Amino acid sequence: MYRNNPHPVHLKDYRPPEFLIETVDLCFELDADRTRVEARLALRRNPAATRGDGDLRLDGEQLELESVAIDDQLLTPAEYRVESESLIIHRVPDRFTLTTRVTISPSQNTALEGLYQSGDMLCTQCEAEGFRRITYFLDRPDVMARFTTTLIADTERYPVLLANGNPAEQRTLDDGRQLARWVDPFPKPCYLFALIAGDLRAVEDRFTTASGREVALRIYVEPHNLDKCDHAMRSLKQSMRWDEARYGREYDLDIFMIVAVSHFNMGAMENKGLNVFNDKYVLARPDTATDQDFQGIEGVIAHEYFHNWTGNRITCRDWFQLSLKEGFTVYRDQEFSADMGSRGVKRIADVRLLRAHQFAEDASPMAHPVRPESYIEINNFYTVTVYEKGAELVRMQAALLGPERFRRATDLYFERHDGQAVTTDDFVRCMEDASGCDLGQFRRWYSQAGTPVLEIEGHHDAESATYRLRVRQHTPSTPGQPEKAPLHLPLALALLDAEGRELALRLDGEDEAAPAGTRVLELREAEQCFTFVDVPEPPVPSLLRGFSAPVRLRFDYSDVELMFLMAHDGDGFNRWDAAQTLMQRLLLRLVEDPAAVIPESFFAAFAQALDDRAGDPALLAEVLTLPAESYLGDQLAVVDVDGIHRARCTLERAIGARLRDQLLAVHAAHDDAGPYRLTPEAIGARALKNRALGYLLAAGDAEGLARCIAQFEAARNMTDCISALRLLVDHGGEAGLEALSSFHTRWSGEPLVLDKWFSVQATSPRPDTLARVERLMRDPDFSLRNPNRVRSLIGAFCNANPVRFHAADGSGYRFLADRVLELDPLNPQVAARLMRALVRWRRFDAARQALMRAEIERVLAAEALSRDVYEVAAKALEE
Ligand code: B3K
Ligand code: ZN
Repeated sequence: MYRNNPHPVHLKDYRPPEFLIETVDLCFELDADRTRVEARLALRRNPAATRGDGDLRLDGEQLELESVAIDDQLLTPAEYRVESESLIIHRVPDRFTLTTRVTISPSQNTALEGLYQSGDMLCTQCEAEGFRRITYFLDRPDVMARFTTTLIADTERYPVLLANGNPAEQRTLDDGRQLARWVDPFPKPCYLFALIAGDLRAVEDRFTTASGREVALRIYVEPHNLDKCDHAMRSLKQSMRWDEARYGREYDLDIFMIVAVSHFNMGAMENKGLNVFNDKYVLARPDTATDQDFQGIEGVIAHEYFHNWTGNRITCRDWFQLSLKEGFTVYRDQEFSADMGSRGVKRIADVRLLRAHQFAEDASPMAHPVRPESYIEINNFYTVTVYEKGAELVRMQAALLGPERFRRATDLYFERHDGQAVTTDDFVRCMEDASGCDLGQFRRWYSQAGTPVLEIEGHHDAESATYRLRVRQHTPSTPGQPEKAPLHLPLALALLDAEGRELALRLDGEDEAAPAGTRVLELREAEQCFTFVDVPEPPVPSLLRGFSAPVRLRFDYSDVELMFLMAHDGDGFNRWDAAQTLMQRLLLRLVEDPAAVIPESFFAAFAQALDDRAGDPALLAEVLTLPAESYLGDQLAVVDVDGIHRARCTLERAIGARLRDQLLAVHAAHDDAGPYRLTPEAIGARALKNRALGYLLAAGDAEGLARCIAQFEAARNMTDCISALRLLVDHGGEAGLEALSSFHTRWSGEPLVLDKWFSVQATSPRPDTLARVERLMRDPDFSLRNPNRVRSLIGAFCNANPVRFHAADGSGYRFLADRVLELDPLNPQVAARLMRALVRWRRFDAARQALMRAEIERVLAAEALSRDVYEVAAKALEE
């Protein structure tokens, strides 16, 4: 279970593998307690590698080795050596077949890495290094082999047997067991291996690719979930079509399968032809899943499907290149979702996530570049930096190249590297080769950690009718990287006249003006000036439109200018961002001075936005959402936990009281009685209505409360139901308790809905929340062995309830450390994720710092800590 070897792996130590594997023949005799695995590997020495000591060293963990043979000759124990994490075979030939037989125990596997049991089914998770818990292998992504998988199992218990590739054979054996064989014609690294055995049912469909290939589509679930797969199937077909249209990528096997499992460490996994999903990202019915759940499913189904080209056909040379597949694939899924729904709202959601989590990571002891230099446990590097910032790097390259050249560049990438394991640098080279752009300086984005700060000043000169922007960039230091160099980035902007019209921009020295609208300037230096000519009146600049680069922007707008942008900016994202900046300013003023007066102009701007009947309700709901407490904390030198919570409550209450009638009207106007629809308009209407209700309840409004109770009771979709439940729990007193109990009775048979029941309680700012969470830990429905349940209770409390988690007495921190220590022996990956809630301890006041630090030290002092938790805890304390 424990990895007691916390030595870092370094990018600079990369060497090509000494051996290559051409084909792999796996045979599993499946059994929950004892599964036998026979592996036949066709190995040969890699001509491109430097010759080592002649030994073959295979990765393997927690395997019970039965036999080893070379070219069918059994080896004697003297001919090999078994260590805790490897099998070393001495003096092997240059080309040979290696056969190993091992036994593993899926039912004992609580780490959910390798082959494990979930409910009554058996499933696998191999990325990043789980395959070594299945058999001895060269468990590294640059070893790509063709796999054949034979599965043998009890027919009753495991009627469905699935693996990667196309089905090749299925028959009943003499002993009554069932055999299924799958052949995957595409070479792949072993992290993409998967198998499934269980009593499952499938929803089936078909897809004809652009070139006429017929593909069978199947989503496998437990029988009682068959009625929750429609949205996943629709999303899959849309993804397949979109990837053909936007990237010219077709699917390449005869069958594409998705399996939903209820015990899963993360969201989903892109195994070739057999995607395995956390059931949260498959199962949805309007009455069980929120709009956000539906959108999550659409995005994750697309993400995993898109990996077939960006990840599987072209994979990573080593795990430092993880963003090669993840950054690009996130960019692809973001664009897909933007095309399926509302582009503006999607961008806002993505930037919100980036700012809230990635900027925070960049400012923490866990800060690392998109291409990290070293790691102790690779599972700790599936981060918002590698994923979301990685996606921003692809987005910036797409912006610098423009759509046509970007498409040419991705075509080149797919053509040049199909079937290979490559680096982020290979990706950038394709961008350069197809476009002629020099991205030499841009490459720094991959190796330099930290969030750049752009400080911009504008100066208007009436006499010369010019407007000058001075742009300075600097990146604060991060652990191990004290000095930072300037970055190459696209700065999209417009200048607005007094009516909010975009000016036609001409830079000093240019012959003619660009057409009115957004213009992209390229920054490369620490300081640059841009002078626009023919600007008779002082303009209001709309900067970093669409969030054209992942930076913190500083520009000294007046409140009046922000309100102007909030009302007039043609860029929806910047309209929202102006509102956010305005609210942030006001909130920070209230933190400093709880008695500060909220200006009339603020209510007026808010009222005006609410009144905008023609506006997009989804965008409006975003505009009217106050910045999160954690994000506000980020803006302060020392996070003032209680002050921020108080300020946010004050403002919510004030808005609810002051704009009561309008809010009630908005709630009524969007209370749709018709059938559930998942269009951007319908989603936006629900979001806006529930936002309005939130303000009313914050203000203790009686009519609001009555509406909330009525909404809870009548809701026919989970979005309205859970919004009302949350508000009742937080503000409704007795009504909240009653609602919780009726919700529980109604949904006790649906684990994913029950997760929401746990979360709503864990995230409540009520003072008794921790006591309630502790009680819920003893609820018969709670289990530390189910990651979704752990996240819905413990994760929700520690990451989404700042005011209670950071309680001044340290009770929240103690609770977390106890849970980490309890969970680590069972599931290190999930334990390490939880542990992250403590790493930003230096951002708090001295008393909290001491309490948090003590808990981190307590964790570190524990015996036999996993590599996962060790790395997070140790880095948290590094100077
Ligand atoms: N590639 C997987 C993540 C695997 C995480 C391993 N700890 C899902 C995804 O990004 O698509
Ligand atoms: Zn991914």
